[in-house]
Amino acid sequence: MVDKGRIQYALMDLTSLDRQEYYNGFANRALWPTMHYRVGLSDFSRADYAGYLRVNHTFASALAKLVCPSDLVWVHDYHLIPLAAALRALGLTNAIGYFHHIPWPAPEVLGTLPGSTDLLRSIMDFNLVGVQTDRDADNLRRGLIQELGAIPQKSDLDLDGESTCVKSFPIGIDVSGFEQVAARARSNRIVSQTIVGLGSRKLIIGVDRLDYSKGIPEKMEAYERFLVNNPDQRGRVTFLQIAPTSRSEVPEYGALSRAVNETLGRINGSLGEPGWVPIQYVTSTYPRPVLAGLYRLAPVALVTPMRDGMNLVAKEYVAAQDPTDPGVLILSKFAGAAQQLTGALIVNPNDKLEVAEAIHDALQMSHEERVTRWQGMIGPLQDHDVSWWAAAFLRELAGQKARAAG
Ligand code: GDG
Repeated sequence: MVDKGRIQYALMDLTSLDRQEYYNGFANRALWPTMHYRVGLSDFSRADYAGYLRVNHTFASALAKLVCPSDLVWVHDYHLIPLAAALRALGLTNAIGYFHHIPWPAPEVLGTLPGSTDLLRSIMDFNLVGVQTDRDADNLRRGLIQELGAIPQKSDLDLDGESTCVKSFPIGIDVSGFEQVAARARSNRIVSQTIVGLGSRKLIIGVDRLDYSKGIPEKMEAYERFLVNNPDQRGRVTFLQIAPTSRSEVPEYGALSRAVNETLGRINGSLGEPGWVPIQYVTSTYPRPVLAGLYRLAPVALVTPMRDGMNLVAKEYVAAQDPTDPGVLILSKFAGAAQQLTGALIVNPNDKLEVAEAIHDALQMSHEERVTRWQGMIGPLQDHDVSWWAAAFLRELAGQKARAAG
């Protein structure tokens, strides 16, 4: 047990085989790509799937010893879908909720993954399942109905005497925290060095884990298209892509890293000039105040995932802006955040010309339009911040428990 403030962490070790089969294997080589509609990248193996189930049972055995009868149990993300079923098998009757941070795909897509019917069945062991958007909720409900024969009852689904509620709870961020650090960040060394380095150039910023769902090479190519179509902008803008390395033990991520480096080298080599590098690319992780300060410096953010559950960077960028002179968010229609951030320039990341034109429009946008778009986004973000999200989920979970008891 590790105490950190009001939170106690119960930690346990996994073997290297567990890590390989459960985490690098089924969770990140099969479930992650399928959930992001990349069925061609999904690599299923029975051994990995068995490892995924085994580790969930291991977690359940450890957790069951710690849970008190009145506790609410809140499980997070795709690594733990079978956890409630494993806890129920050990006799737990507590209310158990699950939040799915990534997209829930259409049943036709999820159905390509071996084991997906079992996963759907284990979803029914949660009392409440939260997803990011109404589309995700609709996809999951359709899956439960079509694949398992669950019966829809208002917001619940019934199957063999069990009832599960599926609902969207779009995750928020710590809006006021971001506003405050962003406003103070100019004194930070990295932020002030960036200001000096930029001179009169405008900054376009991207921040994404190095993951193929984030569309990093695709957005570099869209930016290249922008520079080719608008030669007068060369030397007047800099695109800073921060892409912390992620899941480097998974082969597809090594391949992505090589593809990004190749695209980056080609663009900087062909369009760069002495004294100007079109794309600055860094794979380190920066402290949150630095990110907030860089967001605030950038008149344009390029957030163009190919598919994303929500995308917190889009929300952080909006929260970090100077209200008197806000920047413009360019946002993929395939990020869950696009359902809420309607003041962004919404683009299809597969259409490089459309993204290139959005970069152009964002850089030329009038002050009045920038302020109007930003004002339309910041209010709803403040009303639905991360505290609202957690409270809304837990209130609903407690309500499910009360209904089940009564
Ligand atoms: C999953 C879903 C969903 C990034 N670089 C640095 C850094 N970050 C922080 C960002 C942001 C977070 O990491 C990334 O969040 P995203 O939402 O963009 O993406 P995922 O990691 O894929 O998260 C996603 C999310 O869960 C929440 O439900 O939105 O759809 O895929 O907060 O700021 N933070 C610091 N330094 C960095 O260099 N400190």
